[in-house]
Amino acid sequence: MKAFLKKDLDDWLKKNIPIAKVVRLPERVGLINARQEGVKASSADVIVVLDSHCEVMTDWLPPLLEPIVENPRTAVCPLIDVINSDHFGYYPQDEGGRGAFDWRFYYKRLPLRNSDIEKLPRPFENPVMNGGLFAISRTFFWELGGYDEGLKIWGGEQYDLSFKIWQCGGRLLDAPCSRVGHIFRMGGKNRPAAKNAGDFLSKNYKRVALVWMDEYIEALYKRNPRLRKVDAGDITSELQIRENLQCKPFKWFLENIAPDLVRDYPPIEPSDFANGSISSTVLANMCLDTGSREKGDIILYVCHGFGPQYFSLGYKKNIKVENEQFCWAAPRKEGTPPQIEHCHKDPGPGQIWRYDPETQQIQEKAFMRCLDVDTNARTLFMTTCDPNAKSQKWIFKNVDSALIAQMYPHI
Ligand SMILES: [Mn+2]
Repeated sequence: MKAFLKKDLDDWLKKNIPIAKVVRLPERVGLINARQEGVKASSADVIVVLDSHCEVMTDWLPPLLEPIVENPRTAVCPLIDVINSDHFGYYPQDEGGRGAFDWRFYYKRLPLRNSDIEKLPRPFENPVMNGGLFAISRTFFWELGGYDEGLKIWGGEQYDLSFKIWQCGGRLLDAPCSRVGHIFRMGGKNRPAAKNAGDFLSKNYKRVALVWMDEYIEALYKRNPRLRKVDAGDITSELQIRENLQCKPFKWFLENIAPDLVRDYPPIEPSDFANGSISSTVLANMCLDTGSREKGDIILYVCHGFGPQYFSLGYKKNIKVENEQFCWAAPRKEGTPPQIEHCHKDPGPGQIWRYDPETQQIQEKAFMRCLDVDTNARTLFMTTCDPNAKSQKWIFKNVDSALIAQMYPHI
């Protein structure tokens, strides 16, 4: 199909990089297993794993190697810069963050600690690698069993490797002096290996959680109850590795390597002030709805109470949509509806809301406006709060009035 990957590639490598070896697999196996095959074919003391769509910058390698020379039970990641897939422009992503995750296994970033900042540009400890660009001692990689070969296609492998590195007595560092550009896909999802593979991502996540996360798997189940029923396959050999190496519990990892992860993404969140559907008191059977979009206006739709109509006013005082990644944001302009935006980690102006169980108003803090509805046009808008306006009264399905009174008496 892609002829340039066959003889053309071999010829080019022979001429330009004669030391390079190409390993061809009989079929497409996805990135996790393909990488593992690459590592198996290597013989150097240190292996470096990069995607094909990467470009390394000047002097990228020594900063990755130095910490491994100091302590071979170390994996080191470069800082990943962004190469735009449309025009190959090169941009820094940021000047470093510590990798983390939430309990739906979305990758997240935590700030550097002060002790890290003081030592910059020395490498800093990273709880979770960002994707999979890293250097590691080949011996250490295999001591850890490499990637769990039961993981398929892509997804979860960075958690698998990061957890086992930390829990089994190693360390994972980010080296700010090593910069590697990575082409980020700006759209289009062409992943042929994922075809007919079923829900491989859930299976991968469950394997990682069962092997490494101990009781914290319950936090994943709570966000994604379907995961409980997913068949993770045989994990005996992975558990054996954990046993043989006397790896530490996941709780140790959280408390010692990423205590701020638990603070920002608590495994068990404090109860919601209110959650469920939000229906109008003046328009029969009409509910607030995201229209299944990730960006845009909150709209009105016939009540059904499913996903796009599920909202939660949680302990951070933001109103989250069902997937908990997107939140209500107040429009700057009066007379326009609330918007759906990415949730801020620490909700700032525009994302702090309150439900008043007595007046039944939904209030927003920055502009001090309330949600209202035009009953003729059936459109939503934010306006000056008026406790007597019937159109500003909303029924939040489940409300913990006592908790609101105690924790959140005023906006
Ligand atoms: Mn990539």
